[in-house]
Amino acid sequence: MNAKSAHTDHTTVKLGNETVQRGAGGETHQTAGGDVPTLTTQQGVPVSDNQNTLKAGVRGPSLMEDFHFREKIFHFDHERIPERVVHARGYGAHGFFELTHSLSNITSADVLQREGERVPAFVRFSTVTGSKGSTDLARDARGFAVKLYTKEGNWDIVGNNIPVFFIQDAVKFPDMVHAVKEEPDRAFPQAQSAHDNFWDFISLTPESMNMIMWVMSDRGIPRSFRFMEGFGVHTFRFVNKAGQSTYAKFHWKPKMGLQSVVWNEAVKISGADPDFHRRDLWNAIQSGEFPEWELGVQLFDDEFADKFDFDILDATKLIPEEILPVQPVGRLVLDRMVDNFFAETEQVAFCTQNIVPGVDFTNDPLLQGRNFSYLDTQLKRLGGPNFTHIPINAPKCPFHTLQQDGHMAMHNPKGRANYEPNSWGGEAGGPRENPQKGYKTFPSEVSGVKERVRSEKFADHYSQARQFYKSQTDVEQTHVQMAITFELSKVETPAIRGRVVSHLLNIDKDLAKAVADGLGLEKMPEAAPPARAVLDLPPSPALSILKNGPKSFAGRKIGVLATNGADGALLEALQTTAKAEGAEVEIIAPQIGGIKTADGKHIAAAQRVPGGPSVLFDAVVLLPSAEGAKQLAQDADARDFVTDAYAHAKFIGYVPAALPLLKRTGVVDDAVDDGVIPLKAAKDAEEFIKSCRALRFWQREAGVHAV
Ligand code: HDD
Repeated sequence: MNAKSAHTDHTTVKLGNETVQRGAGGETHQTAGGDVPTLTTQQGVPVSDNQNTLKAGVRGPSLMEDFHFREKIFHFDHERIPERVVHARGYGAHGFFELTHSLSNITSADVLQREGERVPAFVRFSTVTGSKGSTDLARDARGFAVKLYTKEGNWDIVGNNIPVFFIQDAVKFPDMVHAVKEEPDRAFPQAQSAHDNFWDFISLTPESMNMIMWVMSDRGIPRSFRFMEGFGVHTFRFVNKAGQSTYAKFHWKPKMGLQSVVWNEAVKISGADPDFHRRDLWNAIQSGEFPEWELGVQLFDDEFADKFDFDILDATKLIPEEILPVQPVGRLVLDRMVDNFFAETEQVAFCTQNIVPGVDFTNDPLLQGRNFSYLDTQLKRLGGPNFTHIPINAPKCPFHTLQQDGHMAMHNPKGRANYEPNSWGGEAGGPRENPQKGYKTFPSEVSGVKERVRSEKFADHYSQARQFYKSQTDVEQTHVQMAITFELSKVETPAIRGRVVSHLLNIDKDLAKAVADGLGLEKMPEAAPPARAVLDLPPSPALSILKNGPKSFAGRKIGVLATNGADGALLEALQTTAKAEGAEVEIIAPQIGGIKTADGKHIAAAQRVPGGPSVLFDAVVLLPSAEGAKQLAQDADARDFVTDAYAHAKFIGYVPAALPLLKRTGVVDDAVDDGVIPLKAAKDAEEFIKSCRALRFWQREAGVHAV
């Protein structure tokens, strides 16, 4: 019910413990909470009543004359802009890049000269396939787009969390994206590659096989943006002051190490908290745990490139770190959330064409195509050519162009000279080109016949896919098998399933067999004829997440399922030890009001049992009283908490009082293992957290999936 009666001009409304007076007029007015600004229209006219339209009579028609109403609705009607055609769902944060190892002998890029110097940065992480409102936990590649506001202009490294791509030539991008997004007649599935169109396209595009291995691996379901790598994907070029060129590939390595979730967990997180990754980044930054990545580069020259088996211009290939180590350059730290999501994260416009002096492109045909696409898409998305005037996109160094006008022009050049050459001289003549400082393209030679072709050196589609698969641990290989089997089981057309398996046969026979068995294929298809013989490349341990675990529980979260009468000393010990490790503890209780421990302390809860499933945590502790455990054993949500933690190979700590709950779920009786850890006293907290450093008790996993 509206608080205002037809007869009063001003209204007093109670909002929480604040009494707000509406319509007091003036620039600010008093509330119990202090001075607040007066609401105005866009023209700055104070608004007296934001609750009622202007009417002719108390029950009469609304009047067109109501400029406040018309302006308000007009603006609301235009709030939406087109979402990004890919990478629509994303989350960004501000931070800085600090140079730790100068590359002054390799590049003249100003940002890579002086060790210890920082420049502001903005990073947007994203999923690729889903719409803006889709879940964070889709199986998908993740965008990792970095904007560095350098002293010589903005440098955008628009990468992914996977170092290779689905296609080699940008002309295939619309086909690839159409195929993976929802099917056009039925408009589903949302944010999923598990459907016919995607796998149809993939099965007809063998160059995608390397990326398929990556995206079907655990890399496709990261635990958090903070725990994933980023890659520039393409080979770029650095150019130094002497004009010499060096090829460069960019790597962002997370300080907290890599971590992913398992698929069943991802499915459940999508329901329990579709904003899981957003919330994680927000919470980390707001609590001062600033995520950090090391920027590393792989540097090489033409001689190396010519000897390498693949073409360094082919974005479906990588250079193994074991062959060419990644050398550290600097650190990227995210330390500030945006003030406003739309103004910054939604309106940020990354363009691969945004490079700075000392950096250049190569002839990678994917990169060349991207350089057109990103500028073009911003015009559509942000409504005009002046999107660089939006603060998040504007350079933070001085800039002077002769460009003017267009929609929403915020800063046209001052003065009379808006062209050059001109004879006005001095400052009045405006900015001029500068051959010493200005951007110079590397003078690489170009010649050739004009034709639509793909280089022969791009033709090996399986060797690196095989290398990736062979480099994974058994657990990770099993996950790839399960992922492909899951996806193909959602494909309705049997011929497409078979065609995918025919490619897998070129990658690894056991992988193909596992998928064929999982699908129940009646007959193993013939292997797809490879355009080039498949090479048996040596495994690259750097490609495995599990071989490179962080050996620390920092940045992770323990969910403690507790009830009234819980052991307070143990809880406190868990909290203190976790804090010392850099980890967090969250209490899940039967009531959100919290619990009273056996020693009479009130402890607040973060979640009620149905809202705090164990999929939201990296490890769990069962800390009920004997009475509490009996009640929890009767509760399906509490039982799911335990069985899911067990099935997802998490470390489970438990007090002896929790046994009725463990028994009811089958854990303990049939399935105890070293990952289910009794906590008898406060001193056991330390050992438990130490065990959690392994992140998962993977030995359990094989026994969990019978089918
Ligand atoms: Fe792209 C967005 C990454 C190939 C065309 N792309 C976009 C974003 C990322 C990437 C991270 C989101 C940027 C943001 O947060 O705003 N894209 C990649 C990578 C690729 C790649 C790593 C391969 C190496 N992209 C690619 C091709 C084309 C595009 C080949 C077109 C020929 N990408 C776009 C786009 C988007 C985009 C349509 C959509 C929204 C935007 O640009 O700003 O232009």
